[in-house]
Amino acid sequence: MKKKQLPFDKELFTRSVLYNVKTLYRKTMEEATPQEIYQASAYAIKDAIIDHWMTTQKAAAEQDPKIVYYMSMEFLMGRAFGNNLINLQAYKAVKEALDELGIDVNVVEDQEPDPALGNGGLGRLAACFLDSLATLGYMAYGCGIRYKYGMFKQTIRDGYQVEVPDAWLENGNPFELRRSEYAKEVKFGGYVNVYTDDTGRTVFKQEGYQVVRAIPYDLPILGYGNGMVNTLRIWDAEPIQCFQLDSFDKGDYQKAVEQENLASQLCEVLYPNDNHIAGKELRLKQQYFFISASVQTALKRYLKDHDNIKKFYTKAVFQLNDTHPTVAVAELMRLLMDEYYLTWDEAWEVTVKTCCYTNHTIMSEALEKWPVDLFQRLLPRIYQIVDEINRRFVDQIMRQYTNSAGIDVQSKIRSMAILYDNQVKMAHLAIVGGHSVNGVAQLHTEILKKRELKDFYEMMPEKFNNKTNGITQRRFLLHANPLLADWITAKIGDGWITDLSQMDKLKSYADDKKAQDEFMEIKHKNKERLAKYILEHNNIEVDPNSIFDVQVKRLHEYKRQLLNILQVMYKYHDIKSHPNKDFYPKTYIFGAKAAAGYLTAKLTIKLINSVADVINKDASIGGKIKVVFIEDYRVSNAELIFAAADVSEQISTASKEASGTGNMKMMLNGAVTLGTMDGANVEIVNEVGEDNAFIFGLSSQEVMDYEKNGGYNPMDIYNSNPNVKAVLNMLVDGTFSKNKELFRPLYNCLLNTNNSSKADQYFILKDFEAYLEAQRRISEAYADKKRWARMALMNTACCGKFSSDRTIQEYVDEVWKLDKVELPVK
Ligand code: CR6
Repeated sequence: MKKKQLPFDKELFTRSVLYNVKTLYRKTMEEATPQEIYQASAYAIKDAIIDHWMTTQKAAAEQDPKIVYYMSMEFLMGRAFGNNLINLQAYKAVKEALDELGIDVNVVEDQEPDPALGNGGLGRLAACFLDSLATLGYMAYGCGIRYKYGMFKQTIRDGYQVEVPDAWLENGNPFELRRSEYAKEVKFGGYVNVYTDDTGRTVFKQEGYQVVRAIPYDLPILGYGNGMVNTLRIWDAEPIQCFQLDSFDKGDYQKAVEQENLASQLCEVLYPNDNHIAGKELRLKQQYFFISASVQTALKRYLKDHDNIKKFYTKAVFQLNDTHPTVAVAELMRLLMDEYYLTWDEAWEVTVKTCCYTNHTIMSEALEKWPVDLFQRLLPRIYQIVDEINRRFVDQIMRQYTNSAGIDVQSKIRSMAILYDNQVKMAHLAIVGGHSVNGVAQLHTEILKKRELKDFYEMMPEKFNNKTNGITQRRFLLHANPLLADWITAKIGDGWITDLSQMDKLKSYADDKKAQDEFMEIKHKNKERLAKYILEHNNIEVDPNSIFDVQVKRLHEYKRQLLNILQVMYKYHDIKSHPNKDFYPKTYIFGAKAAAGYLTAKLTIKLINSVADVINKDASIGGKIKVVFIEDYRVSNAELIFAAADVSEQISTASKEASGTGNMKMMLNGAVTLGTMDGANVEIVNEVGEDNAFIFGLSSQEVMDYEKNGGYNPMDIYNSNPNVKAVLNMLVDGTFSKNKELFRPLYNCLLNTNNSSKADQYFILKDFEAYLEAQRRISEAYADKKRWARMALMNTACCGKFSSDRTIQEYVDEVWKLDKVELPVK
């Protein structure tokens, strides 16, 4: 049966591009620059989107569905142009239309800046979720910040990372709509004046504050092939004009200047830390800024068509993406009580029933805690509310545990209170102030329940649940890997595009020689495409016949890029000392940004580049190893990389990677996982079978047991394992840098004898042998073409579970309880 296609008028598109080039730039197509053609084409597509957007809003107004507000400091959207075309089912039509105008669609796509309003997995997850929500037909708003500068661009100079600002809005954003009619005010600082009004009600009035205007910009989020268009609403800050200051402040010049400064700083830049909290005052301001504006909007929208504010939660749910948006709990309380006059208990019921929290990490340096004095000074009314939430919660702990045999109430309070040690603990506020707490993979959720959040789990087990992450196959296969997408569709139909579980129909081709050959031929073409990119960007020639072994992700010690590069150093040493030994050629591909202030991470980048320099230039190894560090790893080049990967390196210290999502993207594209039993790797192995993955290293339980006992002594391994010794010595003997001391800090991290409990915190040496062994097994498997083809194909065939469509459906069924919007089928 032929599936329904969204209508798309190709001729209208062409006319519209020509018209836009003319009216925007007073040019003909021949005169227009590629950037201008991109803009003209993007506006033409926006035209088509707007109709669907209006239809969706109309349908929602009629059907009044419950709405999820996905609150997130980060949305790592990646480019919109190609993705919008894919979801409009118009990619091929537009490609043809542009072809006819003599223009290459890829060139046009490359003109778009890569919107990077996020750091890594957490931000990209938010983007995948929005794609799935629209595709499944659920009404959703993404709520975030319109950072003027997103994640920095990375350039590599002399092997070092240099950060360059990402001015993504320089040429404007054709897809966005500025909605100044929905502006909101957000107040900071001052003090709270408490008094009783004429009706006898106690009023809490913030005074002496600074105020900024929050201006929303809407971006369309298209569902695939269903005409649904949701909204990503990101906020910008503007100063309130001086004449608008209330009488209290009239003529206060100083204050006007301060407010202007605040507004101009607020949305300036995304904090470029992944899994790490900088604790800066401006960050807390950003959090409150977008949350206050978003919560006000959600309440307003509800009250437009409903009058009973106490039932708000039946039509709205807030999903807090990590603790960053957690002040939503207190802001919702504030608005319900101070603006809509609910009592504490009424407001609390609504708040708990509205809020849900996703935890994305157990890394302690990522847990948000704000100093009480900062929090109180910046958000005086919010602080009062948090203080009262805490008071009531501590009361509850005491009621529940006093007189319980064997339980120390004080220790419960110490581990669970929201305010403790002069800190506001945001995770605790999120757990107490909502009705759902979820981890992002089975293992992660278990660790939360058994260890990190054990006391909370014991007290309120009903709140805890798991939602294993997922990714959208529309961007990461249909758009990123058109050759494979077409091949799959030819084999099993196109149902997989909106139902990834259908991929398991590919299993019947796993042993089919012809299918295997075709599958590997496509992989080869994608490797050639990446090789071309590498040649252009790195000036390194790599052989598409070599094994493409890929580790692309943020640089973090727990992700252990260092383990990978040490292994490469070892192999290099091995090949040099045994030139005749059989070795299947490998290309090690890295891509990673380090937070600007993370010195160990930055030095690891320098090491990778230094190793690459030496190895790639060493003719004596006959090109058996190449090492490539891809500059400025981001969504757009990730798409090329995933499609070309043979081996997917997922080698975090077990227990540390909450889920990982790059692992899923590579699996989808037929790469085989080389990994530890961590995060979602556990579930990947479960789906694909142990024979189709390469697993090594300590288990999470072993790691946690070592940690409990103060770590282990890497010196024992150094002294007893000649491989380890040889490699570590290469770090400090000048093999990879003239300055022998350059990499000493990395050497010290691994062996530091001054402070042995901190030595090799991430168990790199402990896992080293097992990792080498796994690498050996990979070379062996790859040499057997048939075996490898089967494994690669099985990975694609078994990836069904890892669609974000599945994740979102679980959130909907188990947590959000949304209703589908029915759209008029054209
Ligand atoms: N850094 C986890 O580390 C997970 C994503 C999305 C992370 C990663 O394992 O896949 O979230 N955590 O759930 C945080 O950002 C705090 C990440 O991206």
